Amino acid sequence: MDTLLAELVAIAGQEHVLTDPDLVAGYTTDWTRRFSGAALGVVRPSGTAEVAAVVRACARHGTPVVPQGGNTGLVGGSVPAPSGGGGAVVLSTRRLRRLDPVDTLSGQVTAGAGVTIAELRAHAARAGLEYGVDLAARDSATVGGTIATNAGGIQTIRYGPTRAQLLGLEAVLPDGSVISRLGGIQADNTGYDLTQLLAGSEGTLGVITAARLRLWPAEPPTLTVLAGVPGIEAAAALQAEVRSVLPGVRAAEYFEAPGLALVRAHTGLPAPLAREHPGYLLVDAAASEDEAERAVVLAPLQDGAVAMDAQARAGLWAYRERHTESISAAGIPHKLDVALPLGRLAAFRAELDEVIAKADARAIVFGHIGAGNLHVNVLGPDRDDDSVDDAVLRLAAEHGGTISAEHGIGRAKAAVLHLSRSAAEIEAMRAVKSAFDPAGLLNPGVLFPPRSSLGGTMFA
Ligand code: FAD
Ligand code: 2HG
Ligand code: ZN
Repeated sequence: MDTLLAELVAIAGQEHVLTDPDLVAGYTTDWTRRFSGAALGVVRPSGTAEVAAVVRACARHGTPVVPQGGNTGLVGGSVPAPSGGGGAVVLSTRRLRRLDPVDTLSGQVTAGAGVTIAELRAHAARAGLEYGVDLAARDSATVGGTIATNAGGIQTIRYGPTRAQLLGLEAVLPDGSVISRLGGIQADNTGYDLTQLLAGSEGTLGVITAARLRLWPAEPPTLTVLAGVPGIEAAAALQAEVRSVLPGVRAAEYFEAPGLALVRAHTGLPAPLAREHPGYLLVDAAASEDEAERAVVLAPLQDGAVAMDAQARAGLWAYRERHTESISAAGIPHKLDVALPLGRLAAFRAELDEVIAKADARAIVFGHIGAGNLHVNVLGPDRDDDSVDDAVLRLAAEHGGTISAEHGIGRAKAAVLHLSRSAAEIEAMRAVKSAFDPAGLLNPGVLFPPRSSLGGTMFA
């Protein structure tokens, strides 16, 4: 192993190979603190050639590689496994900082894997354009990480998830070879779409080093509405009504009284509305003045707040965006990220209360309701007790939902992938994995269930 570390030093430089436990610790525990593992070291290559050399060296030594971007992932995929991970190398992409000038002719840009989403969005905005993905982790989450997880976020209903922004990418495959499609040609019908195959592959098929991304005409939101609602059914109905009268709705988000209470306790923010409500719907729209006026007078808005300027809008968004940090301040949550047909949200939500009560736990429910995506954060059960996770995910599957809407499978849900994917699909995915990575060295333990857990019931 010392030989491998010496080879990594020769590739990336002493300063960029970390073995000091204090320095390595930040790369081996995930954002939630629920998942952590052990690593031989962390290597931080500065470009594609160095990434390829690192991957080749690790392959020669039979050493697993865990690709990592901003380490904001919420399913344990960005850190090594807790056991048997002592031999893994964490490959941090944060130094892959290429950011080309925006190509205004095509409305595209090429960005390195380590560029953050906030940096990419600011770069696009300076050219009068917008990057379609935005999320509360924008200051740390990277281009590479968001592609690898196919991140969604707060604008998915307007622009689609990350894969919808992706026109091509450059990546290092497990044998160290490099594939590169950064030309930005939209009309390209030449066989398997390897770019889209790597989107959502969670670091199991290749290390993404750069991407060619679509940008959109800038369409700054002019209006944010926060409305109190009696529950999730009313929130789903209200967001549909708003979207039917306002053409430019960019976000439709939901949270509930228990989450709001945690946010207020953690941040010291005042109550957002005159009265308390069981649920809240937050809508962002790029609306003309006429349309905005129509939205403001929407009948169901009996208790709501409307913000038009950037500061007031950010004030309303804080109640939604600060949920994740506020929940983490209250404990180590079990994070479950499901999506359901909008018509099943209310039934799922009602049965969820029963499941959570049986587990003697507490659930904070919020999410991107416009996309049917709910984040169920469970506080109470031990970190290693998966029983409540299984029960909630099973419930989502029984209601025709998916066990991962946007965060991915990671290590957290690998054993229950069969709830959303058939045995035939999992076998086909395994065949792809072994064609790319026959030795299984790229992010082992992520995405795929152990063979023994196959054969469960698939509800979808
Ligand atoms: P990491 O956490 O470092 O890695 C995530 C996965 O991608 C791992 O499996 C890793 O191995 C792999 N990976 C990383 N970089 C590469 C690469 N270059 N090549 C190959 N594989 C790679 N997610 C959403 O979808 N929507 C949200 O709204 C959202 N909001 C969030 C808000 C907060 C406050 C936090 C903490 C997280 C949020 N997330 C959200 C989750 C997280 O930000 C996303 O999953 C994001 O895509 C992770 O990016 P990252 O750079 O941090 O990747
Ligand atoms: C969000 O929508 C993120 O805020 C994080 O996806 C969700 O903390 C979570 O569970
Ligand atoms: Zn989310």
